[in-house]
Amino acid sequence: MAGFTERASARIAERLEPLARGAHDAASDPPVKSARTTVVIGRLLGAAFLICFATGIYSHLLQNPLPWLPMPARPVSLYRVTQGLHVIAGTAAVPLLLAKLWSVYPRLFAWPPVRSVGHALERASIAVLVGVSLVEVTIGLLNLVQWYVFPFPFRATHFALAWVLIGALAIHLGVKLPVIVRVWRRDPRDRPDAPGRTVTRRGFVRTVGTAAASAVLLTAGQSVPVLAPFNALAPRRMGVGPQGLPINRTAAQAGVTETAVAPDWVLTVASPAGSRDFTLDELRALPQTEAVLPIACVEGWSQSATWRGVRLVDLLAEADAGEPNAPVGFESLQERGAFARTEMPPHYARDPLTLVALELNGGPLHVDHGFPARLIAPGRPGVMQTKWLRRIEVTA
Ligand SMILES: Nc1nc2c(c(=O)[nH]1)N[C@H]1C(S)=C(S)[C@@H](COP(=O)(O)O)O[C@H]1N2
Ligand SMILES: [Mo]
Repeated sequence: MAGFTERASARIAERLEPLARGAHDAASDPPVKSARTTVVIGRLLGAAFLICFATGIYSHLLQNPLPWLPMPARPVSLYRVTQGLHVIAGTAAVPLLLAKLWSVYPRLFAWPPVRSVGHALERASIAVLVGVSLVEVTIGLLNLVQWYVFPFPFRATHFALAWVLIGALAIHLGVKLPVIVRVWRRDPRDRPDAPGRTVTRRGFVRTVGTAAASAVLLTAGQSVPVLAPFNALAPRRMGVGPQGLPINRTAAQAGVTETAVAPDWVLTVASPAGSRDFTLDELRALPQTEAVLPIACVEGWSQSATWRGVRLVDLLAEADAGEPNAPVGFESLQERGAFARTEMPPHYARDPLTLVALELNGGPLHVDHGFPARLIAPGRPGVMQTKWLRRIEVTA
């Protein structure tokens, strides 16, 4: 019996030893943790963060427009592309960030923690950078999977932290410039892969690259049509939903199931010239325009669709409201929530592709897509494509 246990444990040890050695090498192998590894991954991570930052600012400016900076309405899918990129780059940043932290973590706990004033500042900037990066990608991911668990407003927080992150990143790049330059110049002090290592530097970088590419491949299909078949992880599927289009918030979730189908529904168009109510039949009797425009959700899913309805400019003319010169307000039947009322800068309101849509993909709007009437305009985030319209207000 004793012989058996001994033999068994010897065999187990024999099996485990290389695995343990591999894990140990993977965690402490100098070639893997070379400055080169850190710089190569850092380059990719930095690129991902810059894409997120630029596209994030763009999204912010669309949602909080500056009167003196009109945002483009063409190409109609521009926001679809920028926000798709935002979410794709943010998704790729998750494995890159983890790998980058792993490639430097012994140094995060270096002793003594502070060697000089300069060193203290450097470490403080790294602490901010690491902390903010982790929070940014985590709340972004939670938002993508629609798990709104955090007790603070997502958008304001994500936006404010983005500036902190970019500032800390700039300081970090400045401090690390000598190492970065050395690596770019291929200084031989960064040792090449030693023979016989379990995890080589190249292997590690390849693994991390594969992880980042897989994360992108398994989610990007929510906005990139050719990748749609590979979308295993993103919550919305292209083509899946009433009338072949995903739903962001249903009529039931918005509390409008009754008001949306009420027979006495009218759309009120108010302007300094007065106010006019349109029944659904009256809207249907006005000249109808067709437009192929995407819904491009801030949460990263997007899809193009064929809409039909009344041009906003035509409707405003019919109501004697004239051409708008100030932001136009849109009110939904929905009573609560951030999307119950939206505003549209005047140049979008005058755009010939901006519609009060009554139909989607060849049939009357499904109630979850905004029946009886919804807004659809080119180049704008999905959140501003107000469903279940009740009132349009022109102030000037
Ligand atoms: N009244 C109202 N309109 C709304 C919303 C909402 O919650 N309430 N969601 C918006 C969001 S976030 C998106 S992405 C689009 C999605 O449109 P769909 O559900 O018809 O695909 O509708 C927008 N319009
Ligand atoms: Mo959205």
